[in-house]
Amino acid sequence: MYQRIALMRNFCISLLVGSGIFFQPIQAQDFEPNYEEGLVPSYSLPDPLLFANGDTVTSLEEWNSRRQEIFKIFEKEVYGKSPEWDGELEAEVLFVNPDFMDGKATRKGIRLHLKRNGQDLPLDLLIFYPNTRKSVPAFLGLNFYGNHTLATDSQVVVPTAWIRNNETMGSSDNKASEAGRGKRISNWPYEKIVARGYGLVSLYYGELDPDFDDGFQNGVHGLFPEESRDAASWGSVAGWAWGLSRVMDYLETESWLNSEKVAVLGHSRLGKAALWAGAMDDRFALVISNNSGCGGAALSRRQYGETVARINRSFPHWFAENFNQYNEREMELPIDQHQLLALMAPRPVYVASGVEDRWADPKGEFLSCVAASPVYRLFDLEGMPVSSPPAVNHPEMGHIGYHVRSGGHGLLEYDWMQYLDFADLHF
Ligand code: GTR
Repeated sequence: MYQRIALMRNFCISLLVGSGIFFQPIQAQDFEPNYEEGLVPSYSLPDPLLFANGDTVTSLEEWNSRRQEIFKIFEKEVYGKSPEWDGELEAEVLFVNPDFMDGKATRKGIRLHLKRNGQDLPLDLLIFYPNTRKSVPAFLGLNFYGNHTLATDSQVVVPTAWIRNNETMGSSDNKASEAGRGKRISNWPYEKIVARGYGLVSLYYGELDPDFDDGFQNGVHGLFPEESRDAASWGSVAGWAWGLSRVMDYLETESWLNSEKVAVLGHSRLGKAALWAGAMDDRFALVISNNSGCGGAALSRRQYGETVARINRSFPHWFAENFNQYNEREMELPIDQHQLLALMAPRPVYVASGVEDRWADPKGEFLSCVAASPVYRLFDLEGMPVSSPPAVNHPEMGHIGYHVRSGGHGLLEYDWMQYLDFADLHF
């Protein structure tokens, strides 16, 4: 069916090309994505516990070496290598409101300055934490449309960095506006998070790296002008992930926080970034991928929904150039995404899907959790407790957690409630 649709479309496009009406290059993303389970190709996954030379991992010490091997492949072939941070970090306090939520919480604004090579990249952190608890565990996550979308009052300013246009979020001409204020509070239910005894730290992802292909001149890449780029250099996903570590550098100095209990979380492209951040930096004690899909938690070899070719062609700046080698050649990938999840072990990792979000391949995300589990078992921990996909709205939580909820692509309150339960279980 899928092949037939593709062939028909191909034929129609050829006719149009022939008639001179249509002259766009024909690319993989022009064809219908596969949403039929029966058309998923047969594949076998690379074994996380088998070294490239065929030796088996039998101890935790050997896993450490194998982990390095896997990490380096992801770095070279998928996300690209990020530089060591040798700059300075300065924190400017924008406001502290200890009477937030009728005195139950503190809300704080911090402007971090990443300084290097005479340049200054400002990042605004929006922080909420309960006043009723010491040594607070917290969630750290990038947001899509600016911190003002998480606030109803003007103390939280509208970002000035480049932003994607979105009428509902009040952004046009790649500028954010007051019209977006408060629009994302339901996706970041800070009152409920605080009531459960957790802190929340969020920042706008475009301040780290504006989400368009600019040849890596701006954002965090721009802090390293001397860098000569190659096919294994960092893309934007790695830039966002690397930025989360810089935020963590700062958070370690915040006295309300238990910095050993910071969960990093992200939705969609930012879920990919959260996973890569968790892989690069083990200070993230818990890692959460919300609907991260291709290049995130979903297995590439299934070629269901979004594929490697589609993502690379639609978003050429997200990954290392090397990732393009696997366009329509997923079977040649030396890794698959279950090994990314395995890089978190023994730390808890949670993967969440939406049943209607087929583009992100909910089943491929679940199978990834199952295939990462042998690494957790090596640590005597339960990875994914079940081997067949759980029913909709029935979370499963071992050291790997998973749910598929009703609905489509989005970070919803239901998702947050599971993340809070999972954090309660492990923190
Ligand atoms: C889509 C992309 C997905 C996902 C999503 C998002 O267009 O194909 O991989 O990242 O964007 O970030 O919202």
